[in-house]
Amino acid sequence: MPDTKQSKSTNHALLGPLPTELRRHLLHTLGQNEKDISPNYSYQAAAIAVRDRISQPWLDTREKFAETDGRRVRYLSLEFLLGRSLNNAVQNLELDGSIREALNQYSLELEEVVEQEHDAGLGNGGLGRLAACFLDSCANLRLPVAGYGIRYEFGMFHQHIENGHQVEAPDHWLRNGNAWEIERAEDTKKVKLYGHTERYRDEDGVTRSRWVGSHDLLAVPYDMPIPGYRNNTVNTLRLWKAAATDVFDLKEFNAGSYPEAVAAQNNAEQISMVLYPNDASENGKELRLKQQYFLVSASLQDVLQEWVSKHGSDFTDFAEKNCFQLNDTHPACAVPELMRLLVDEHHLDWDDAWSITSNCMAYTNHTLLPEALERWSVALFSSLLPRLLEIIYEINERFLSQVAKQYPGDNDLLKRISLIEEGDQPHVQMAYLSIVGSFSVNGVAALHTELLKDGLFADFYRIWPDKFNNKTNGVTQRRWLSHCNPGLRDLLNDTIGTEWEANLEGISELAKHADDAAFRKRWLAVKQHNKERLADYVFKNTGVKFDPSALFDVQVKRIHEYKRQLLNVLHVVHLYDRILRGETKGMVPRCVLIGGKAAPGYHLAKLIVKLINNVGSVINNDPKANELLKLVFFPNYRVSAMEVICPGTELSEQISTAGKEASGTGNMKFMMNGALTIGTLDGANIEIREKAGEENFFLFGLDAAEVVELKMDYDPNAIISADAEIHRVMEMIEGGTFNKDEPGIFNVLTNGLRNPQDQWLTIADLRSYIDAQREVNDAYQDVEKWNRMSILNTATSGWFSSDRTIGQYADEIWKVKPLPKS
Ligand code: B1H
Repeated sequence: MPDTKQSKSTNHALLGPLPTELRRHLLHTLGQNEKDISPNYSYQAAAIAVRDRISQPWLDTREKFAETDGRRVRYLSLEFLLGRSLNNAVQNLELDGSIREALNQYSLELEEVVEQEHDAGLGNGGLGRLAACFLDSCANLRLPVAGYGIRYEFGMFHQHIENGHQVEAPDHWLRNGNAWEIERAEDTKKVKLYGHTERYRDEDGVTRSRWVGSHDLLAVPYDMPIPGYRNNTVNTLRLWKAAATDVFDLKEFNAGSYPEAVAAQNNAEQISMVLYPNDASENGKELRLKQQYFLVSASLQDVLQEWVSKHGSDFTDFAEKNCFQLNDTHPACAVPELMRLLVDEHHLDWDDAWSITSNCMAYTNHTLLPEALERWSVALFSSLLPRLLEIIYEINERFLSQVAKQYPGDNDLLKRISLIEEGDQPHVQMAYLSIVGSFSVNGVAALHTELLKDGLFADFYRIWPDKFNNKTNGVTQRRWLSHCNPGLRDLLNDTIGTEWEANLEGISELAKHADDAAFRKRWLAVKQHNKERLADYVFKNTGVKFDPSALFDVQVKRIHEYKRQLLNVLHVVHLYDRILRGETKGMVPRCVLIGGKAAPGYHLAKLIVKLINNVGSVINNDPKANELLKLVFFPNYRVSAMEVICPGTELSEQISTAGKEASGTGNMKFMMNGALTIGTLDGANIEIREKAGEENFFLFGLDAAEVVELKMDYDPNAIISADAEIHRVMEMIEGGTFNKDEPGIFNVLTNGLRNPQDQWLTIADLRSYIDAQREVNDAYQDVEKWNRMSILNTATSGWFSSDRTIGQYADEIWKVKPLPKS
């Protein structure tokens, strides 16, 4: 074998200059005629040519990790919402100049070519995008962290709008191939489902359990490169695809049903077919539990196989050298599965296996909403994963008897914390399993973690106070500032240098320039340019014209009652009402954009989409309103849409009911790009306001404690009758202004708002919201003041870099060190 240095230089020599490589791939890899190249093929060729540049540092990084033998981390997640990869790779590998030169041969611009790439939409929203930002930061910080996920054939559905309604279509993102993945068939794993367990005596006479009679399937890994920022580091995201084993059902086979026997194998492939599109609500489907177990089993086997190849059957240091971060409870089966692999397959005794397992698992909670907490029925577990259920029972028994010793006689406590929720239909509580099986439990913003400790997990916090910690979310400034906002990137580089791309802390230097009128002028010009780009994008996607001199007011996120898109609509209707009544003195022209997907089975959320569309079409078609107000619903909101939306946004709507949004991450992207926030004291908004300064944030609404208190005695109808403006807003909607041809369709929504049981307290916060929006209006009239506030928001956004978040995970949970620089 040649030494590394030699093989490195040999391999580099295999690649020509990018312009030549691009031609070669068009001609030889893709078989295209150079004279007539479709945009899609130009993208494919560019992606392959850039990917070739990644191969060597990717191999080098893998080798370095293997050599250093330090602690390594695996981020286990059912979702990785990567979006597009080409521009990211080009920037991180500093290939901007050469790829432009290469494309220039065909008179192509990089900007149009990158548009050809289909988003990798392997996630629902914040939780999946967070995983993608985290991988980016781990590579930037040279940390030995690999992602493990599922290679869904169909990602997040495509949303289009028909007559105001959301209509879903499948997202076949792999249709044109995926230049960024490499299949590693040699690392295929076998995963069991169904069957039963039995006890047996092994050759040494020890009685053991085993899982037999299972239906097996294969997990085939596809690796995607995660390039670090200009640091020769390329980490790996390994995604598993489900496939049939080549073992046929011999009975069917011999009975002459060859095609049937082959067809039956198709079932296996269903497992990685589609991403479940439920954000923040679990649905208890059997296929979903199969997906979760499939990911976990294949990934743990992968890690154990590598371990055994190096250390044989000596697991003494395993927990010291390995850490698994569980992205919510979706991969919580990792706890019993690692136990099963260690006890049943590697013959460790229970206590050793438990000490290893509970010292290498760490769990992140992302939600307090009760409907999102995963509970799987014992009946389902027992049929699908019989051996795991036995192990969970054993974990529970040992856990409860330990607590019983600590708190003698407190049977209520034991009932509350049992991993098995008893009843007619007993269930496994996946959050409790995750807490018991982990050495660290973290929330994703300061308030969220406090609420976990005080509420949902209070009993566990009392038992293990030291397990609990906070890691406030962050986003990568490379995608969410540098790549998506080139105008601002250049202005920053001119003003404070380029260090912020690798380390955002330095962006605070910008504050010094907030009082410099000449700088503010440049700042404004960048924003204006981005607003024009956004206006074009809105027009292309909706046919509605935004005036780039109006205030751009944006709320993009999943559609959910707790996020209160309805509150936003009520305010827009209020503005419309003022316009109709001629009460427009001092009113700033405003363009409101709302976007996001509703879970296909979430009827109220879909009705909210319909309401937004209907209100929009009445307002946008009313000449009386048009100078002052527009409302659009932006269809098919996704990562690549946010890359155009957030640079052009001036007002970021973060208006959830306090105590409901665990963190939010869109709020951080807007802040980085100089938008001002109107928001409640919820999730990371609180920290955003602290960093930006309260004078640079539009606060409104009840706080989390007030929400709890008001719920005991809430009378929305009294509020509506006492407030003339609110009353008129309700009358307009209830009177059918926005649904003339479809009477009554919005009654469910208005009745919900008027219901004293309304959990989201929308009417309670409406007056305070309208008043805060008035402050926004007044602040916007003072251009210099607004720009100053905008600059200060960007200048104080350093804390919200996912590099900071990941630095904290690395120091405080994972205890991993960066790879030495080469
Ligand atoms: C978040 C989810 C989620 N919290 C269930 N929980 C899912 C729950 O497919 N499912 O079943 C999918 C996703 N997603 C979000 O996580 C929070 O609502 C945000 O506030 C937070 O910023 C984000 C990242 O921590």
